[in-house]
This record gives sequence, C-alpha cells and structure tokens, in this order.
Amino acid sequence: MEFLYTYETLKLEFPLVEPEEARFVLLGVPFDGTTSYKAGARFGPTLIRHATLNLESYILDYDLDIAELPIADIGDIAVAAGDPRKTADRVRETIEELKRANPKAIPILLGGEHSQTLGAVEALKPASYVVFDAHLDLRDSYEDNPYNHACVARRISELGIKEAMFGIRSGTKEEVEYAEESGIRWVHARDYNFDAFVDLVEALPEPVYLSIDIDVFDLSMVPSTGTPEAGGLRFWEVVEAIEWLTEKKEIAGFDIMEVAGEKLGDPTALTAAKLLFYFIGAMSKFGR
Ligand SMILES: [Mn+2]
Repeated sequence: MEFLYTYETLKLEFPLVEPEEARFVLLGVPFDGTTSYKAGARFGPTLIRHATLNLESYILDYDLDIAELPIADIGDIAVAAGDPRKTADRVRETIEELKRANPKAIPILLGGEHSQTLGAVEALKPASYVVFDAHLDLRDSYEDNPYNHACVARRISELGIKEAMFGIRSGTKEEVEYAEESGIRWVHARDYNFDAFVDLVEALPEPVYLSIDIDVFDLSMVPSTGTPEAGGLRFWEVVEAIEWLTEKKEIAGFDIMEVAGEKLGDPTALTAAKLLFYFIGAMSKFGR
C-alpha cells in the first residue's frame, strides 16, 4: 500500500506485514520545528527503531513474542520543515488513509515533537485523551504559534475530547486555570500512583488515545528530549498504567513522542523502544 506523505526508512527487524493486514502500524514523525530547548526530535523515529535492535522480541513477563504479531511499519512522514500545522495535517491524512484501508489498525506514532499528536487525534477522533507528560501543554499559543508543542493538549481539549494527564510537574498558572475551567484533570508527578491513575481514567469515555511524552520519565532515564524535567516517573509505573488501560478501555491509537538525540544507543530511545514493545505486548495480552 502506498501513502501520499510517507517514505521508507529503517524498519524493525521483525517479519513485518502489510498495513492492510496489520493490527499495529508504526509511523515515524521526524519533526522538531518548534522545539524550545534541546533539538533533535527529528531523529527520534530512527533512534527508536534502531534501539529495538537491542531488545528481545520475547517479553519475559508476558510469555509473548511480539515478533509473531501482525505489525506494519509505514515509514516516516515527509515533514513540512518548520510548519507544525502542515506536518500534522500530513499525519492526519496518512492515518485517515490507513484507517480507510484497515479500520482495525491501531496507529502508533513515533516522534518527533508532541505537536504532531494533534494530527493523529484529529484522524482518530477518540472520546478521551490520556497523556503521560512532564508538561501540561495547555498554552493557547507559544511563540506566536497555536500549533507549538506547548499547546497540543489545549488544541485537543478544544475538540471536545476529555483529558487526563499524569506525571505533570511543569506548567503556568494560566494553564492550571484553563485545566480547571475545562474539566481537565491531572496528577502531579509527586502524587502519582496507580490508584490515582485508575481514579481519573476509570470514568473516561471510550475509545481512548494514549500519548506518552518521553519526558514524563525521570530525566536520568531520558536525557535526550526537547524539554527535560527532573523528578519524573519510573518505567514500571507507566507500564502498569498501560496494562490497565489496554485491559479496561478500547484504545484508538498510541504514541511515544519527544524522543531526541544524535547518537545511536541513546538511553532515551532505549526507554522508548522498550515501552513500544510493552504497549504492543500489553494490547495483545490484555487488550480486547
Ligand atoms: Mn512534555
């Protein structure tokens, strides 16, 4: 199957299937045009795919080999340099093309700036948006651009999608007020635990889009990301939440965003790759 805006790139070493037959469809978004601090998220998709070479496809604690699952990789989006809205439009159109060909496909974005999650959400139209992130991303505009990475959760909430956020430890007073006015609920990284997660997510309508900004983890694990923040979550805390979500809620799509770096083998990409395997594994072991 050909897509208008994608091109071939490094792929997983698994036996991959065609997107029409896949349950999981990987799509890289090598965009970092509005990054504020640490550049390099344009290399995220390649770094994550390369990091998978280090991992066993057999997931020990699930007794499951994800290389046996129907996974496709449709390559990377041809980005519109410096234009987050135009690039997110290409993400949206690509996912729409995919869903027309295969309504059962679960798209998995590998990013790339968090601004690009908007395109996936616009295509999939979930009822809820669950995000693990250090940042609220609820600014109305940043650097005169409403499609800046710091505004993505605001744009998604304006679509009428219910939101719950976890691992937050950075935001402005205005963002906190907007969350309160808009019924967006969030848990600070200091207060995060599994019960707090279930409390907020249990009542959310389905389907759910799950977004992981890699900066939710403690920065010792993920040094190469656009806006690193100390004091984040641990790996298994996020895996535990993913397991619950895949078992209890219908999942519309998934992403791992803000992976940056300029060296193969970066711990940030290794964390993202392991999380990708656990998402696919959890969907297959616990999902509907
Ligand atoms: Mn963030």
